[in-house]
Amino acid sequence: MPVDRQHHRLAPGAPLRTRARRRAALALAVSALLGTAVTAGSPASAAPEQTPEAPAAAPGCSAAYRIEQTLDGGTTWRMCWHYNTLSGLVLDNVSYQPKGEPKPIPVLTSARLAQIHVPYDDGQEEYDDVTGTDFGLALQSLRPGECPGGTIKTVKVPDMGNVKGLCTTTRARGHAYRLANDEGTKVWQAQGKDLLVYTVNKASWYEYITEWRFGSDGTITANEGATGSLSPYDYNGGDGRGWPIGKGARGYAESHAHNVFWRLDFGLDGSSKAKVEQYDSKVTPPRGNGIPKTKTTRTAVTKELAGDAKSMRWWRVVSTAGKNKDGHPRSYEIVPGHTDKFPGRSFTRHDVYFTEYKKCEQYASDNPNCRDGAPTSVDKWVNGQTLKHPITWINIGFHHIARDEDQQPMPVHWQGFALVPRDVTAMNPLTPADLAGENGQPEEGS
Ligand SMILES: [Cu+2]
Repeated sequence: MPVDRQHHRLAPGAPLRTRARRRAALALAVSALLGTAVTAGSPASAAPEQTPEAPAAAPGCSAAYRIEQTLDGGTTWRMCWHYNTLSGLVLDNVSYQPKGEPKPIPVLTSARLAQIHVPYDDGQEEYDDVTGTDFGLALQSLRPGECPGGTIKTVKVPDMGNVKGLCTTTRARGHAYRLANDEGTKVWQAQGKDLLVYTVNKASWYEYITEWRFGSDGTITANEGATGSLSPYDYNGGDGRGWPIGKGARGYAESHAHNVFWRLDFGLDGSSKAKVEQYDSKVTPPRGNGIPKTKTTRTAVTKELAGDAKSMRWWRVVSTAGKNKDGHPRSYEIVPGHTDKFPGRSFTRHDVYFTEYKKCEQYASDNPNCRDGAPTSVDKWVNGQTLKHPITWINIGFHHIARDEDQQPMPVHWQGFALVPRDVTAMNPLTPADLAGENGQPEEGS
């Protein structure tokens, strides 16, 4: 029975990853229970990846795999989903249609988790929680109360059967905007809503919530939440690399990092061809009694890039196939959340990667899909190729030093990023009708 994942390698000289071994044992037990062969390591057992050339506008999926939600202001998000044995939830053909747009605007061809790398501070354990545990197989069944006001969809998990494991619902986001008129006699305000799509997957004792939000204002937010329990086998943090969470100087939970990667295949305006741009702003302090000045420069990212976040630096992916009604090319800006960049591995050393699309390049580390001998991590795929069909990889790290509150269950800690529309529409997509004429410099110039 092929319980061992072919691709699961141990780093040379690394200690045996005990958790992976325990999970393999569990998979074996489950498999015996179900009387089925466990083929978790074979990506072939997952639903096939969407081909990048697939048209992004019309969701090409049956009703069970379709998500469609109209939000405040008339914005509609549409997408398909499928389930991957390793990384779980995959969103396909995501499109955005705010009120006033005649048709859906394709945004993403594919979006999903690409790894959760968990190195412990003492160098004794290091896990790839997506490819190296039963993450994808261990989809959790959701109780109705976990998906308030929403729908829990059934997921066919290969070898595991049907799991009521995908929640789609909406959630309030507070003010979408507010504007008072000059006389103070009128206030335009709106309360925004997000479409929320999520799953919960277990990786040993941790439970990961993979959450995607789609806002009525066009923003997409991806967050990975970690909850469940601390690893009961990693309480050897009395070596100065842990934190006591028992009484007195006891129960030193070993500190560790969660380095989460996402893989995004943009399909802006239905085309896989996109441009990538980096912006940097430099502030010059004033001379004498002057005022500081700031200069922003744009750098075209024409070749594969391992990018490092920096104050006043950002990237955007720009459509080559469509413009908004102001004649500006549509784009999405990458807005990373807080990160603790982990310099311990070559693939965790950078915050964002842009690589030229290659079908087999699916996981940021421990990638099982390319030919033998091919590099298995995203940093190695950055080798000077010209970007025609860029794939975006985002790395957000969290250094987890446990605290007393982590027992029990552990409160969710979140890490993630947003994709913010930049010139996707010519105006705020939620502009109320009586302000629709206010595009560009106001006539009063005020
Ligand atoms: Cu943790």
